[in-house]
Amino acid sequence: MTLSLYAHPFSSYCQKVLVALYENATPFALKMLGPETPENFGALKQLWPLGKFPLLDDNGAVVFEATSIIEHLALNHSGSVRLIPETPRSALNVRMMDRVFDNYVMTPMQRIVSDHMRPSDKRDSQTVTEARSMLDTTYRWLNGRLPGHAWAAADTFSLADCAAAPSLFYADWVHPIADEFRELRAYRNQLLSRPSFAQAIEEARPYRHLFPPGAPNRD
Ligand SMILES: N[C@@H](CCC(=O)N[C@@H](CS)C(=O)NCC(=O)O)C(=O)O
Repeated sequence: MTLSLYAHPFSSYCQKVLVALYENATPFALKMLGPETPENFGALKQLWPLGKFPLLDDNGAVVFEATSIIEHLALNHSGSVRLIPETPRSALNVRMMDRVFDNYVMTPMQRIVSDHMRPSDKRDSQTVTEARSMLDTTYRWLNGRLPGHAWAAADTFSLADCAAAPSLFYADWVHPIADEFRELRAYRNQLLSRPSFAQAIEEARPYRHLFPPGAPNRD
């Protein structure tokens, strides 16, 4: 086994990479980042001092940042699901949408979640208000953008959908996607039905009690 992934199943950025791995049934060893395996945190910090996860160790080649890990998989462990399109023009569009989901869905979602981890006298309502406003703007834009594509950036499943799945999953928990955004809600449901993401969601289910704002009683 050449691939080791330092990850936790409940982490949104780890799910992004897990979806990519499951899409092509790529074999890997999970280096679980949990309280029962503190040695894996130690090893992660040795490899990447920021300690951010996921991190991929491919037979000694270390790759961090979820997008870069998926790029690495597409380059070195490709399968029948081509997560980065072959033509540069299509690939550009996929990469652009990947950035949209990371920067304008995942980031504000994480800001809202992080605020719940602060002591009550250190909560920052301004940051949360701005994050909610960004999610509203992005939801509206995505809702208008999605029609015409089967998936986020194209007619085939790609890196952009790997980013979309966990970001929209958790964003809807902290800032529900309004009923008026029918296309976006339908797309989130479509992602939930995709076997790779359904597997990631099932593996993360036992950890829902860890969600700082409190997990809703639904997917
Ligand atoms: N930009 C990074 C973000 C990774 C990230 O924020 N991971 C979170 C878990 S979802 C994490 O490492 N949290 C622990 C920490 O920030 O120390 C990526 O794309 O992989």
